[in-house]
Amino acid sequence: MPLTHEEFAGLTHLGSGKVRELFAVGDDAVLLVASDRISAFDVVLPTEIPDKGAVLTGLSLWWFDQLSDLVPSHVISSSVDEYPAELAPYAEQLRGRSMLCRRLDMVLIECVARGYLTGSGLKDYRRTGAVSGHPLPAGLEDGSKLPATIYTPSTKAPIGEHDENISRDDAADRVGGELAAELEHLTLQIFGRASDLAAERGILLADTKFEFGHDKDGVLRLADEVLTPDSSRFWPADTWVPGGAQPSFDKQFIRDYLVSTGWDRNPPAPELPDDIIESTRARYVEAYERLTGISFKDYLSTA
Ligand code: PZK
Repeated sequence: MPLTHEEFAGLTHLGSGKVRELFAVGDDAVLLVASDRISAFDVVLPTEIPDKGAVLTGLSLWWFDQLSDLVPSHVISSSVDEYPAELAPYAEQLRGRSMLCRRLDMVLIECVARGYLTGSGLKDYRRTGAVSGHPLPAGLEDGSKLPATIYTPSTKAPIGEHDENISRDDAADRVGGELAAELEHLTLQIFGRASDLAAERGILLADTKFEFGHDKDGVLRLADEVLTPDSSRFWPADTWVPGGAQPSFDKQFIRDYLVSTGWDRNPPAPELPDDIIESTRARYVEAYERLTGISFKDYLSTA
């Protein structure tokens, strides 16, 4: 059964991402719900990947825990049985795929760190030789490892549009110099911790995006989902070769299948066959298990 905000008719819907929903819970909390929807080539597919929402939620929760000495998170609870009574009617739809979070005043920029050059960073580099005001050496290619991790803040684009990289000066104009410096420092620290850990497990963390917000006491907290394949580029380390698009840890079977159909990348996308659904589900579960060392079944049984 597909998960859309229509199924939570009694809740106040605050917003939709491409594959996620956000609801208000009382005055001080929000509920983030990750669906099993998946996008490829920027289009949400008509086929869901079973358990994808639970894998991404479990991974975020594990990362928040790993990072708690660097920055507090927005998470209040992910145990459905501890959620407020108004959520009880939806308990089984929410189990494993949701997080009850403090409602924050969100910071109005996206905080991006890049260890490898690809995507919009590559585009900006080819046009200007720099990304977010970081001059880069000549001769870098798609997939090149950067000489050092860079912080490349971006604007928050409306759904359907792409975030735009901005300079660190522009970021400081938008959020204030002191907060801008704190966001940059935290983003680089978190990225360093996460990419070291992923590399030990054979996964390259090419880049990732964080969102932060302030709670009602003014404390800066890490928000949203973190260090999942939907907010990051994960590449298998053993096939990394700069000079072209790297295989995606999670979506490569889907991309290859969609290309093989001759689909023109305009909606609607074709349905996925069962073997592609199953191999993609297995890749998500493998990412969870390799990174966390926890069996996904065990995660589900505690959610
Ligand atoms: C918040 N988003 C992104 C948009 C989604 C997610 N703790 C929070 N407090 C207030 N607002 C947000 C958060 C968080 N996280 C998250 N936008 C605002 C977003 C649409 C659907 F699932």
